[in-house]
Amino acid sequence: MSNRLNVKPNDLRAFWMPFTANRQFKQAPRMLVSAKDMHYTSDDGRKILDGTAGLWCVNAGHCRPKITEAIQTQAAELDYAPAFQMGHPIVFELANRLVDVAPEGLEHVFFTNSGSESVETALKIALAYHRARGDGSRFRLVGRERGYHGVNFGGISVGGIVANRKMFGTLLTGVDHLPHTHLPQKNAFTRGEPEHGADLADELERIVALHDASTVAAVIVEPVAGSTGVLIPPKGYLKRLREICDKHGILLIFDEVITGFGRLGTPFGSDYFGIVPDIMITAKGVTNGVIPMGAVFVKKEIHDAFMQGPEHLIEFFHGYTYSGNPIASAAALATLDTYKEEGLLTRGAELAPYWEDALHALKDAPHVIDVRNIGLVGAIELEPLAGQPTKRAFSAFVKAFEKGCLIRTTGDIIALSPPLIVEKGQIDELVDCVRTVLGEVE
Ligand code: PXG
Repeated sequence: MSNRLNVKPNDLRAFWMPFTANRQFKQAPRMLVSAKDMHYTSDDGRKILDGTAGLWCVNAGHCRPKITEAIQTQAAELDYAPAFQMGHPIVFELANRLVDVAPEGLEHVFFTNSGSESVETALKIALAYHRARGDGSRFRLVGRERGYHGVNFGGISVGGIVANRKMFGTLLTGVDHLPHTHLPQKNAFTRGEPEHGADLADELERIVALHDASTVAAVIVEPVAGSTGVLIPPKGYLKRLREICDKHGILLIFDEVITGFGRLGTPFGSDYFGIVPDIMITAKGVTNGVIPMGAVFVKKEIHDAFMQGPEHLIEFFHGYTYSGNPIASAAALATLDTYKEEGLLTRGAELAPYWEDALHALKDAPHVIDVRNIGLVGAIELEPLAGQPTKRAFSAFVKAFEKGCLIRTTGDIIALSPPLIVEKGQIDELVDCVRTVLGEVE
């Protein structure tokens, strides 16, 4: 039990909270003081069912003993080691273990500290790869409307969430966007992959025709767009993107920060859809969200293209002080052990039918205009309150927290993604809570 229970910080002003309505929060704070398995405890001693795995990251549930112990032991044994021109054994072991669970062909791993850094790393690898092969005219990057690729400049440039972009000037140049795949008129209330919209991938042909393939370096998409409100790719869409990329020598990057590590009931989204990207971006679940870490997986050919020139020279001028940090590496190894022992990378597949039925039972709840699901992810889209977009969903979030459930909202969409240890009864509890709050919000 936390010794922070009922201890109120006397001043909330100094901390400028990320992606938060700061003034609203500071008037009525929602404080979490401890966590175990499927639950948080709030500072007033209430148990809160975690319907979002923290921020889509605590895939094995909270405060899992192996991970906690690994961090404690590692902190006492080797706290930090330089990552540039030096190494420590566990990060090499971790890279091998990650390659073992990754889709076939992704054989090398570059470590970062977050999803955002993984995105920047992947984009830089893509550009530098073409150049290393003497194909440096490939400088264009293609993202997608409504895509979320973190908050750094490369990521917001290829990303397509307007609020995350509009304040920040010119961004990267040479970026185009595919259309998003949200077609509510045709696909509302689809269970799993929607029928309509695979042809939206053909827009890539139009972009390529406009600029010429010889200028296009990479296409980056989330296999399932998470942050924007769970947009599931139409049947055949990702396969089509893969084919067009192959035809034109363009690298395909999957941003699996959310879909990685079991979220869809397969180890990675790539496994779910049977499409292997050239570069795969991960973070969050790699350490169960406990210690910041990201991992970018690349195909052997991409890595090998860098391994040329005099051997004493650095091959890729990129990296972070904390790339492969020993404590993060130890946390990640213990996380992989926990996933393996409990079958968590595929447990979502067993629960997915139950999850699907439970969510779609909300079809008739007040304000609901769409329900979508895949693996252990779901979204309930609400009719916005007239003239006040986002307000209805935000009220639902606040009320759900008061009733003991953590849900996540983006725009007027409720997104759910519980830890992969969730039990059926807890799925019912979560869905009942959403139904109740939808009955209460304006
Ligand atoms: N790519 C994707 C696909 C993500 O979902 C990032 C990159 C950036 O990761 P970092 O570690 O830099 O935050 C993300 C992060 C939400 C939510 O509620 C989603 C994210 C982060 C916080 C909240 O949808 N995704």
